[in-house]
Amino acid sequence: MSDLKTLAEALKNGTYSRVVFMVGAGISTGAGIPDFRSPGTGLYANLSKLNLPYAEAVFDIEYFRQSPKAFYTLAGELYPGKFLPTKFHYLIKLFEEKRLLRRVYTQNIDTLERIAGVGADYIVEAHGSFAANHCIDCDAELATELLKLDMEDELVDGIPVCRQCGGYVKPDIVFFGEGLPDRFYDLWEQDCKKTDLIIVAGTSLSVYPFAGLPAAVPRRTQRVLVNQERVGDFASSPRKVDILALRACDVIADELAELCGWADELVELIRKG
Ligand code: CNA
Repeated sequence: MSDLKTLAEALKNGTYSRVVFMVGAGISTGAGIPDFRSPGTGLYANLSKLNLPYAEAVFDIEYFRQSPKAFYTLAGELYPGKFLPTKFHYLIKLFEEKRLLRRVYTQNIDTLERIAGVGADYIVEAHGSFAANHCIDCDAELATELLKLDMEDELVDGIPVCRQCGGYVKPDIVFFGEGLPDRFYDLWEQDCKKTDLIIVAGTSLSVYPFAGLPAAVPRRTQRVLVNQERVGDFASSPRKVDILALRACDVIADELAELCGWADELVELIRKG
């Protein structure tokens, strides 16, 4: 808590004005979306019904080419529209309203940052999203309405197919074996040196290149980790001034908002939805 107090003081007195959030599945578990790696509750612990050769196969592009069913079974459960943003998502929105936000780099595909109202220019969906869909063979786009119809259609076994060539269609989320969007690299090149505070939250920092970002910021940049556990560079190469807030993201959202004197504004943002 004392570290958070120091952080709150610095936020209030204007020490930081270019804040970058780097977030992962742990900021959305409070919304009811399981993360990948939490023991017992994470998706990887609960994939047995999909008969996968290994857990990550559900997001592996080569496996998808042969067996798209596993991904679409999971996609049906996770599809955006079923979940509401958490307090932590609204905390990010509050940073935007306070003109403190420079960017939010998210590994999540649930689009809850957008649903919380964070402006599109601020968001980098590093692992893509369900917003558009393309054929994995000819790259033709398939409209989301058609994709959703196919996902419900027993005739195609719930697997969306390309109207041009009959290949399998996949939402534009980045699978293992695929490159990240150009926007990720372009904006990170600008943001890396210009941020004065990074808040890394709800990620195990195990998927690269995203996981390498906290280590890449200059030493003058204050780093904060909000997570259930110490992870990545915060564990292997900690910096003396790192701030570790090792509790649930929504608890930290409440605590930080309270310490900054923003609690009412956070509640109001959540109420307005
Ligand atoms: P991960 O590897 O599952 O790690 C999640 C981390 O968050 C772990 O270190 C947990 O201890 C921690 N955590 C879980 N719940 C909380 C909480 N309430 N408060 C604080 N910490 C918490 O997930 P990553 O995001 O690091 O892995 C990257 C993958 C996960 C990306 O490619 C995503 O696309 C993918 N993913 C996304 C979603 C989503 O969009 N909501 C859900 C599941 C997986």
